[in-house]
Amino acid sequence: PAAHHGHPHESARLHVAGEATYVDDIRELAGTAHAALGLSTQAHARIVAIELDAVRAMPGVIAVFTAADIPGTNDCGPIIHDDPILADGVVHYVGQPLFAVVADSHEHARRAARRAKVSYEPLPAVLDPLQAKAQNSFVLPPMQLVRGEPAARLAAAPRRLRGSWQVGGQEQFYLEGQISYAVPREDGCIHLWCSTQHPTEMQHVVSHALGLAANQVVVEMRRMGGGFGGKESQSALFACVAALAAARLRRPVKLRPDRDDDFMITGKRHDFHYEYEVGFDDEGRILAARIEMVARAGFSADLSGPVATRAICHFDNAYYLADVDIRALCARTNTQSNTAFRGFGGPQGAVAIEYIIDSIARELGRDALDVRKLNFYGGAGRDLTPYGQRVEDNVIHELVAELEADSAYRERRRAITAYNAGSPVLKKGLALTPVKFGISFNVAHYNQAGALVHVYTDGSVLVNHGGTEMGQGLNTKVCQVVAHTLGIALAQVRATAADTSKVANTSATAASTGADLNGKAAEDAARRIRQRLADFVAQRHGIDADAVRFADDHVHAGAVAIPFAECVQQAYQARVQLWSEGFYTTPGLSWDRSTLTGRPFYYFAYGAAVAEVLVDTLTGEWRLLRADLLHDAGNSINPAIDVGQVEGAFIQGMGWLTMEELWWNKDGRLMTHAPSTYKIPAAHDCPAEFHTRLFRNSNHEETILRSKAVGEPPLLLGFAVLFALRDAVTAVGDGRSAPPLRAPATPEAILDAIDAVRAACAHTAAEPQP
Ligand code: MTE
Ligand code: LUZ
Ligand code: MOS
Repeated sequence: PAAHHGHPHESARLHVAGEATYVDDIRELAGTAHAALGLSTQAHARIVAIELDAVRAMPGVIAVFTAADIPGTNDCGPIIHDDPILADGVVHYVGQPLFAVVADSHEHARRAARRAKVSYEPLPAVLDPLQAKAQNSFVLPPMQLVRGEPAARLAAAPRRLRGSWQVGGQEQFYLEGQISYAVPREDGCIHLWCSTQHPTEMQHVVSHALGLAANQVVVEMRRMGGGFGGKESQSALFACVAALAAARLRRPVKLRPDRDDDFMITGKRHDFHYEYEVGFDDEGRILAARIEMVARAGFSADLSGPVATRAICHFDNAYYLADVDIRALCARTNTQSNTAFRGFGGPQGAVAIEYIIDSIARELGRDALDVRKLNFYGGAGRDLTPYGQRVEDNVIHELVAELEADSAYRERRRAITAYNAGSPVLKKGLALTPVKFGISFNVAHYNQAGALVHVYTDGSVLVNHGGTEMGQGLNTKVCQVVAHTLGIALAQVRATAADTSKVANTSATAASTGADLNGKAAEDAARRIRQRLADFVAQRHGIDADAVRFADDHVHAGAVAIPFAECVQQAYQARVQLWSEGFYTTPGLSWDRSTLTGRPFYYFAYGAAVAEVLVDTLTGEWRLLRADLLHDAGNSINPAIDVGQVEGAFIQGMGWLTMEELWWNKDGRLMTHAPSTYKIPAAHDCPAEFHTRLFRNSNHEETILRSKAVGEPPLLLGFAVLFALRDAVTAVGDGRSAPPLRAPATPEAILDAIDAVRAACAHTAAEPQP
């Protein structure tokens, strides 16, 4: 079958053979020049003078461009236009691009870029989000969602906990870095190959920067070597600089920053700082909660607004919170402008409630799983989210029960308790954490997509849609949908590069909606063609068009089965249109930006994970011994690809919370800007025992083939590893005090938490007995 089957990724053979073409693999046109960027060395300063003569004198240099050379607007920001392409007058962070040098080779351009002499007049820099908050320095107004009477309910609660906590940011670390290749075409037009999740946005920013109409800019994107959100908005700067140079020099220009520059220039996942207070009863049922989340936005707004909104709308995770007060602040700091990263603020919102629930359980001496279950959505009057959307598709109870049994959670809990009692140095920890994740862009109008399907006269099919392929298997799924709709083999269908001249006004491939939106648009296009073929066949055979069926590479008209290719040929001869466009918008969405209420999500995806870790309490080092993942992909279009998404997202989430540490020095210079200093999980970090399954489910909404989006939600499964580590650390003490384990839980953070547990125990032991 074409659909609901684990077909290999459409490019799998090309990937492993090294034949898949990325932007840097496109054969360069004669005369191609190469650009490099000169970066700010100051976190916040006025530019007094930029001396570029030494740059121009370097071998191979063709030209140097600054902000003054931009004919249109010097801006490449999405939504709010506060992102200069090249710094103009003031620099806002170490790494901000000041100028571009174009040379005859990549190496020459890079060497020349270092020869600039820039004099600065330093301005006060804010490097810490909490300092920004203290100074009331935000990139956007504060957001707040209040339901019920949280203050009164907190005051009345029999038990209360309050505290502060933090999680770090995360570099997207796409294996293929940012890159753009711009070629001038006749009449001032530009053709741009850009590694981007958002070709239409690149078309817009390039046309604005160059003062062109949108119809003069074509953006093409065959595939990315990963995006992970980092190429949703922030491919823009590279697109604009390459296009600017190409337009000015009237020759092809490629801009491919090396990894260190990519790290220094681009934004990452927002680190979050929390202040919370929660009221609960003796069993651990949450009665009221208050949280303030401070996100490091960086120097500009970028996507911080919708990121903060998604954080607010995921603070509940899988839990019913009756009376809540959720605030989010987007702190302006003199660091890279933080941006989309898989989960888009959702993980930062949900991990906070998980930390709070874990703390409640430890305070009460209960197994954290029992406290989690107690607070799940479900039961009378417990299905309304704080933002007013009803949870109508809740499967968290069944899903968690299934995982609890399959992973032998209770037996292993007992075994671990026994192990820890006899093991003073090595400690084990176990945790089960749930996920509920809202699907749809939380900006309603982004939820639309288009597609173009061509059926050629030999019966082969070409699909073009508004989504981009970044390794997630979107093209494979869209081809499966088209093959399924036309009743033909998957091998008959091919997807082409995303191209703004084929499908117009596309949304970013983001918010996990790629297959939901573009799959539906492609299905719409394929259905239109199918209808025309059915009408044609029905007329020929004197039957009703509804009776014509498309299956097994044949068109079935009563007892007659016409091979699809033959039917297409006949239809062509009869002058039937064999190609079609398709369009889709997600139904039923609403959102009130002033009250933060409505129905922002079409549906929810669910999942849960169990992690077991072993911690060396002398060094803080640890291993993930075993992971059990159960994830809801609805009626999966491609279970093989979806299992890959679930495993990859889990490991990426684990990396965020346990290994990946961004560190800026006191001057605001990011010191972890290469794999030598920034550690992402590798093959060796995958657990020896790794069980991943898809939960048997179907989408209760009418999504594409009743599947569910799977790209981002399973990143939250990585929470289980952090809380398993906290569990192991707790075992160092009396098991009751909740250690303040910060994330990323690096060995240093784990040792700090162990010290805190020991100190708390010593304090308790020293207290005089009543
Ligand atoms: N998987 C791979 N291999 N590479 C990626 O860059 N990006 C993730 C996810 N899975 C990504 C990935 C992110 S951030 C999103 S939003 C979705 O894929 C986007 O694709 P989809 O909407 O088609 O799932
Ligand atoms: N909203 C969202 C967005 O939920 N996910 C996204 O990726 C996004 N991107 C831009 C604007 N809103
Ligand atoms: Mo994904 S963060 O929505 O690109």
